[in-house]
Amino acid sequence: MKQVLTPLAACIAAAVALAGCAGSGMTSSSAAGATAAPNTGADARATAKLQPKSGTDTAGTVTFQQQPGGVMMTAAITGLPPNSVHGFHVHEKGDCSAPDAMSAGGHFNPTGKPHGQMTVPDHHAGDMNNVTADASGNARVSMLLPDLTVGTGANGVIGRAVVVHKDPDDYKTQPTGNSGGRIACGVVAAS
Ligand SMILES: [Cu+2]
Repeated sequence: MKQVLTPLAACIAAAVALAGCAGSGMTSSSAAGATAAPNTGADARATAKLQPKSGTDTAGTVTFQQQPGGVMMTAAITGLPPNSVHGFHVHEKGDCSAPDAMSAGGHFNPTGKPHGQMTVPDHHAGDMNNVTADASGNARVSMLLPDLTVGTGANGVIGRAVVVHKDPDDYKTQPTGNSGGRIACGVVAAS
């Protein structure tokens, strides 16, 4: 029987070589034989798709990658006012259904700490640094979050929500940082 290289097989072969295959949904890791089961191990990953809230056009993607010293969070946000600064937190409830995202509850705070900047000892596990938009209204940031895990346990981000606020977090006002309304929200899911 003649061997025919089907488009799918060609795609897989290309994915192995090029670590990507547009439109196939195939990733380099799955092509290499990694399981599709939820990953809660040392390299676990989770993603939140930020949806516009409170009548804005703000959107984006936030990824969480487990590392030895915590969780590496990377965010790419669009549709912000040019050169603006915004409070940015993990909130406790994975519910972005409300038009103003108040359904996401307060900051994720499993250890009952005061709100504060993530660089000082007293802060919520979900406290992150403000994000700053460039002149085109885009923001791209990465930070290591030492108090979180990529999982569903007590400090886990899966099933929580990521919220972008209208105003900067002052890192002082309790318990919110006084960062105003919620302009984007996304539920964190294993990825
Ligand atoms: Cu918040």
